[in-house]
Amino acid sequence: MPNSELSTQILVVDDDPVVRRVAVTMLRAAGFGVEEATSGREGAARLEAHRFDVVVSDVDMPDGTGLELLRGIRLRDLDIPVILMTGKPDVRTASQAIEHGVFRYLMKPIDFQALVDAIGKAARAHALARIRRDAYAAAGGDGMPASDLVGLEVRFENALEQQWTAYQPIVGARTGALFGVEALLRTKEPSMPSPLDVLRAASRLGRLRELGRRCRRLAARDVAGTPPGTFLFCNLHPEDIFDDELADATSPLGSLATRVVLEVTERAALEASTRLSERLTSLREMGYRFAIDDIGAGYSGLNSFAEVMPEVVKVDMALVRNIHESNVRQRTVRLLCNLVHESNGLVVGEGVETAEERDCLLELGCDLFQGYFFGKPAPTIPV
Ligand code: G
Ligand code: MN
Repeated sequence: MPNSELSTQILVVDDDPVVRRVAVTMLRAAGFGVEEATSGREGAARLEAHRFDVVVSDVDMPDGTGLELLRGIRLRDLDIPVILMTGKPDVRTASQAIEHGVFRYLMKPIDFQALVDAIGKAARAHALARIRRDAYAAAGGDGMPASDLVGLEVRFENALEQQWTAYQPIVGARTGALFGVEALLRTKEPSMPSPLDVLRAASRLGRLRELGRRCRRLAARDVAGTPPGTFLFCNLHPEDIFDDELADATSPLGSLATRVVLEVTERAALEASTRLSERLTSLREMGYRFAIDDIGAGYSGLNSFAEVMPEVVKVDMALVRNIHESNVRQRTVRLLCNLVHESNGLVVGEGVETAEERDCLLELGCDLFQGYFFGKPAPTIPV
């Protein structure tokens, strides 16, 4: 019998006695402490009385559904990860489950190895979240309710666990030949469909640096697979510029620096400083090149351009969209191209979706293209 003080405590909730018995037997065999409940209502009562690390619950039950149980747990600010199992998946239930922070949504018949894996991950994320929450509270916190923070922490852990990279081709404007690929952050964590969601969570949790390092490590692993002579474009959060790991030539990406273009967005203001220019110089000495991303997106003007003197400028897709119908946008892009070409830089037209946009951008002087018209972001590196 596992020691209940030490082992991970699971509450299994299902009205089907067969599923319950199999689940309880398998999970005990896997070393978990397990209790069972036959309905959502009984499950909620158990949670009042006892500490559990993970809840595994059926969705469809006559006396209190899994969704109601999950909602009740979140309403009471409990931060326990909940894994839901269903035999009849439907989009509405799934989206409500996501809204209430479900950890995993598994289909019946249950693959028990997958369930054991998911429980292990949920329990680790939960334990880590508690530790961080305590540390955070001790440091004064930032006013975000501790339980929300733990929920976010758990989802962020899951986002990292299920992180992957999408690649989108960047091609020569005249030749159409592959010039490089941009590595784009993606995750299967359902509540973070956009990379901005992951970045926002990392920022709230003080884990931006960790996220940046992971992205660069994944990118470095993949750069080996890019065709020779092509570049890997890698997005860099402004804070990452000062990460010592980035400046370390023996780091995974550092050793490939001559094939890497670091993208810095214009959306965040880069503050001019000696420290910044010194850092940019040493990164360039390692072989890195720089791109300013999202230029013309209606942000700070050409601030970052002046600070970084980038080798590449990426014109935001807001300027690109239907550019053939807008004189103002055409003039802006023409001026940008002239400015960038003066310092021997290259201009990428981003988010190109139509032949009309492509033809107009080529005419205005763009050197490179990226966008759905040439290739959507995909899990494999284009060749
Ligand atoms: O900020 P940044 O430019 O790195 O963001 C690129 C994002 O734009 C990617 O997430 C990608 O999915 C999206 N994207 C790339 N090409 C196109 C396009 O042609 N149209 C639209 N709408 N989005 C695009
Ligand atoms: Mn980018």
